[in-house]
Parts: sequence; structure tokens; C-alpha cells
Amino acid sequence: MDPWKVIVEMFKSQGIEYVFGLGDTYINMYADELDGIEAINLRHESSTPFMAMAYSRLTGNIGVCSGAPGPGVANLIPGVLEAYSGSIPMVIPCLSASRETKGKGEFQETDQVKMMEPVTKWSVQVPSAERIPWFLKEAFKIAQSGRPGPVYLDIPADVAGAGPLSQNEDYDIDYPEEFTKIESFKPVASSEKLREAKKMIIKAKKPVIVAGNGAILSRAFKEFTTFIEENQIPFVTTPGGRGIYPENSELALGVSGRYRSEPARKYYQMSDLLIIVGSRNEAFQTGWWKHLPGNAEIIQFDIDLTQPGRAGKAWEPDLFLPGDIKSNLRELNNNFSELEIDKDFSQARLKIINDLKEKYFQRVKKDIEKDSESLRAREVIYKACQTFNDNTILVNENGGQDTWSYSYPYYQVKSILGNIPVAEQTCMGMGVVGAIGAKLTEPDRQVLAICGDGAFQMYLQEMATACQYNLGLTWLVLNNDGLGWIRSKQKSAGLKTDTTAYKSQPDLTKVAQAYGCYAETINKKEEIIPALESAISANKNNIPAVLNCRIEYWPNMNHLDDKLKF
Ligand SMILES: Cc1ncc(C[n+]2csc(CCOP(=O)(O)OP(=O)(O)O)c2C)c(N)n1
Ligand SMILES: [Mg+2]
Repeated sequence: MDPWKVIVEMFKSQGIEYVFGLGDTYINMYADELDGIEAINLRHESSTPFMAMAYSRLTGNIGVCSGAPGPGVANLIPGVLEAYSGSIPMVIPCLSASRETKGKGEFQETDQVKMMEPVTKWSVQVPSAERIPWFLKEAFKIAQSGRPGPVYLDIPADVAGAGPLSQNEDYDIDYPEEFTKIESFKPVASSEKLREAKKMIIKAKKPVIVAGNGAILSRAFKEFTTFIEENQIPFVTTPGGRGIYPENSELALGVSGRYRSEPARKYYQMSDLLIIVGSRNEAFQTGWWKHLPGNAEIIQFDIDLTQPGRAGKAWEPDLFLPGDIKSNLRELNNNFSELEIDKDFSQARLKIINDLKEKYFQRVKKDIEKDSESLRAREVIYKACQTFNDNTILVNENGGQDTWSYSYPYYQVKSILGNIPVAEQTCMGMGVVGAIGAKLTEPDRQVLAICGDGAFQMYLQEMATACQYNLGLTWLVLNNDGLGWIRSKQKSAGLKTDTTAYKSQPDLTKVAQAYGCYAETINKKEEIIPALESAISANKNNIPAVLNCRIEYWPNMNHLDDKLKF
């Protein structure tokens, strides 16, 4: 069997359904008709890791992307960096220049392994065709074990049987017949530690859970549900943890850290136990490590043994539960039934959060109903959340506009896996392109990407991909004619110049129509809901939609009002 066929067969053995790339080299996964696995051709290599990330988040499976030798591989870097920071299991097999002619001025020769090293868990060159199965098997293990992440496999042309001088003798290799799905290792904490955790939980009067991306990565949906419902513990999530449990539920308080809203801030600050489930306590999650409630003890669940205390001494957990989050929560739920929660405590804390939420929700409603001359981002997002159904997948993008799509209750993620966030590197384009990957993976769910005009224009060529594959998703473009987030930073730093305004801006509605999307401009509040409904109808007919929302110009972060004061 030729090496690429072996690679494709091995992907199939892992249940991988798609590979994302560009069909531009004469020997790779895209050159042949693939049987049982689909090669999705995008318009730019930089988009391919974002598609793979969305696929992986929604399925829990390995994402696969690739680029052509030299510049094609270089174009993968931003997205692979994003996947590395988001702990997304990915395998990236790419062709490289033949070793037979190394150093002689071989076409597109460059050190691709070194390029990928800082942004992957493992970056390695495959030395011979017959070792391909071994390297792929290792890649599957490494990508999924411990804290997951991307693996880069460099396959020189001579190894792939395409060297300019000779065909490699080992070109015809055997497919390992016995090859089956590789499961990642799921270690569990000791039962003493789990018992201690349960004791701390029942003793606490105002515990709060902070659920992060790690909870999603371990697919702990069922176990998390049982855990919070049986123990009646309110929860916040990091952006990465959104979609672990519905936010339109009694115990939800929205997003933590930079984006938290008033009820979350107030309850969190009075809490006596933080239960951190799969979060690295990064700057955004912790308000730059300032949000730690003075009287709280900390329990931290994480698969990665380097996490405890990583955010600083104050964040050193009182109890660290190493291991797979799903398995640890399952053990905690199934054992220690003699340690019962105190119903008086749980009722008291529910009353606190219900009161906080009720007051805050009334303010939000008034804010939304307020008359305004200009179109406000928060109002568009609030109405989008009401108009799209509860099972919608919200895909976030980086930029000032995300202030509102992360803000509870302006947008509430109402379903399990109802959100694809950008990872901690917040690479612009992740959301714009990730949304296409989401719709491809989940064709029966509505997909809504909320993005700025800056991020949208970085990747708008992928509208063609969405049209080509008949993917009915909606991009809600919050268009403020420039890089609003940077603008606000420049203004608050007292800079006199504004280098962020787009003084020449195409009509994004016409651009989208030219690509084949349904598109509409929204200028006024009355236009919001009819436009959203038209987009949803277009999506039902497998037509992607772009809503070009001409939102107010905001020169500084005052548009956040008191909601985000820490
Ligand atoms: C690839 C990349 N380049 C630059 C940045 C820095 N950055 C963060 S937000 C932003 C502006 C985003 O503009 P837009 O998408 O229009 O959203 P807005 O802030 O206007 O709401 C920039 C340049 C980034 N996060 N990613
Ligand atoms: Mg903008």
C-alpha cells in the first residue's frame, strides 16, 4: 500500500471523518479520491487548523490538517499555535522536500520540523516509509494523552515515494491489520483524596465551581451534571468551559474573570470554596490573578500535573486531584454517599444567587429596551440569542465585540457543547473559520459566529468554502469600521493618533452576496430580528448568511458600563 493510503486508513481506524487542507500537491491525502474520509479543501492553509479545532471540540476526536511544503506549512503556524494553547488533539502530516537532495537548492526546502517545534507537543520527521505506521500510532497517543495538543509529522518526499532521484525501496508498506482505535490513558486520583474533596464540599457554605476547557476536553458532561445537581453548587465557566452545562439554568452564573457579570462577581467574592475543574487559572480567568476570594479554600481537578500553583502562590490549591476529570467526577459521584450535603446550606446559597440574578436580569432587560440612536452590539447579541434556538452552537471570535457574546445573560449558551471559543492565544480568524467546521461537524444544529469586521476580513475568503460545501451558518459581523479593541486601548493609553480605523471599507454585504451568501445590512434596531429570521431561513436552505451590523463607533471601553468592573 502506498504511504498516504496507509495514513488515510489509520485515520479511519481512529474514526476521523475529515481532513482539512489544500489540494495543491501532487502526492498527499488530497490527490486521490478517499474512501470513507472526506478531504475538505479550503481557500487558505491558515484556515485549516481552525476547522480541525472546531471538529475536534465537537466530536472529541483528533483533528487533522495539513499544508504543502514550505510556505504552505508556514501558513499553518497561527492556527496550530491556537490549537496548542487550547489543548486540542491534532495530527498534522505534511510533505517536505526530499532528503536525497538536501542542501543543494531543493525546491521549497526549509526546516519544517523546527518551525513547528514551539507550537506542538511533538514535531518529528518520519525517517522511512515503513516507520509511518509506528509514528502515526505514537502521534495518536501523544496528541490525546495528558494535556492534549497537536503533533506534527514531517514526511520527506523520498519517504513518501516522490523523491526526484529514486523511489524509496520501502515505498510499498504494509498496513498494520490489527490496528484499532487508540484510547487515551485515564488516570484517577486516590480514594483518600477524593474523600477529602467530598468532605471539603459538604463543609462549604458557598462553594463555586469554575469549569474550564479541561472539563470539555475530558468529555465530562454527564458527570459534571450529576456533580453540580446533586451537590447544588453554583458555577461559572472560563470561555473554554462554556457548554459544559446550560447557562439558562438555576445554578449558572455565566463566565468568570475578565467577562464576569455582577451576580458572578458578587457570589464568587463571598465564596468559601473554589472548585476549579480543568482550568489553568490564566490571566483572563482570574482577572489577572486578582479575583481570588479572601476566605476560599481551593480544590483543583486537572490532568496536567504542572498546573497546581502555576498561577502563583495565592492560587496553590489546598487539594489537587490529579487525573482525568470525567473519571474523577464519576468516582466522586458514585462514592462517599455517607457524606451528605447540608440542605440548609444549599438552599441558602440558591437564594443568594437567585436574588442576585433577578436584580441583574431586570437591569439587563431595561438596558436592552433603552432607546438609542445607534445600533448597539449588546442589543444585537441579546436578540440573536433569543432568535436562534436553544441548541445553537455559538462560535466566538476575538475582538472588542466579544465583550457581549461572552457576557451573561446577554448571550446564554443553552446547550451542551453549545460554544466554540477561541483559545488563550485568541488568534483572529479562529471563530470566523471555526464556525464552518462546526456546521460541517454538526449539520443539524444552528451555528452562529459573532465576529468583528477586522477578524471577518482576515478570513472572508472562506465564505467560498461554506458555499462550496452548502453549509448554512450565520456570521453576525459587528462592523465598527476598524479594530475597536485596539482603538480603545490606544485611547485609554492617551494616544492622540488612531491607527485602527479602516478608512477604506468595502460593503461587506455586497462582498458576501458576491461569494454566494445570503447577506443583509442592519442599521437600526427594528431591523435586527427580521434580519436574524431571514438568515435562519437561508441557513435552513443550506445557504450561509452574513449580517453586516453597522454598530456604534466606540472609542473607549466605556461601552462596558459598570458590568465589568472588577
Ligand atoms: C492574528 C491576530 N492578530 C492581532 C490580534 C490582536 N487583536 C486583538 S483584537 C483586535 C481587533 C479586532 O478587530 P475586529 O475584529 O474588528 O473587532 P472589534 O475589536 O472592532 O470589535 C486585534 C488586532 C489577534 N488577537 N490576533
Ligand atoms: Mg471592528
